Amino acid sequence: MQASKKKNLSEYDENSVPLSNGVKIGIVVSEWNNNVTGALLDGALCTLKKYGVSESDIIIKHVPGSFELTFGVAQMVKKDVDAVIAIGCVIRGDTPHFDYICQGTTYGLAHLNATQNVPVIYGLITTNDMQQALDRCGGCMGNKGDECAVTALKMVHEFCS
Ligand code: DLZ
Repeated sequence: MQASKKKNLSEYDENSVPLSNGVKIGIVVSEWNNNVTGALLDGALCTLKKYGVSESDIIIKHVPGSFELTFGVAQMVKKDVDAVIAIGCVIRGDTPHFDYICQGTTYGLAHLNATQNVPVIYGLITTNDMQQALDRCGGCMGNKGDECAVTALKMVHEFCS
């Protein structure tokens, strides 16, 4: 995979994604900026279903803000799921609050990813403004929800099946 400033989050090699009938996925979604997180969720669901994951094998839980994603994912990994996708959107404000939420959430999710038996997929968008977020949830940069779904299925196929 090549790094590119302009990478479209919805573009991937379709042949590289495993058919995933029977795979169980947990999704934890933050309600803050729900116009963005709802679109990320829609993208993830659409891509999961495209590769054979059935709706009845997807558990969705909501948390109030991105900072609660760590707790939500910690609970979700105890359920019968093969991977967990964490979805949130933090937009920079006038204070350092943004940095604390982003760092705390990222460390929390990374810790769970490293210590639990279930892969945790990082679907946290961190942007300077709303437009950058909209660009990444189905706009000109694609949809990070698609990318998360593809990543989850690849991780399950490689390590959990
Ligand atoms: C408080 C807060 C602020 C200012 N901004 C965001 C944001 O942009 N995105 C987000 O997901 N959550 C935000 N929150 C809420 C925190 O994540 C958290 O829910 C609260 O601090 C309560 O723990």
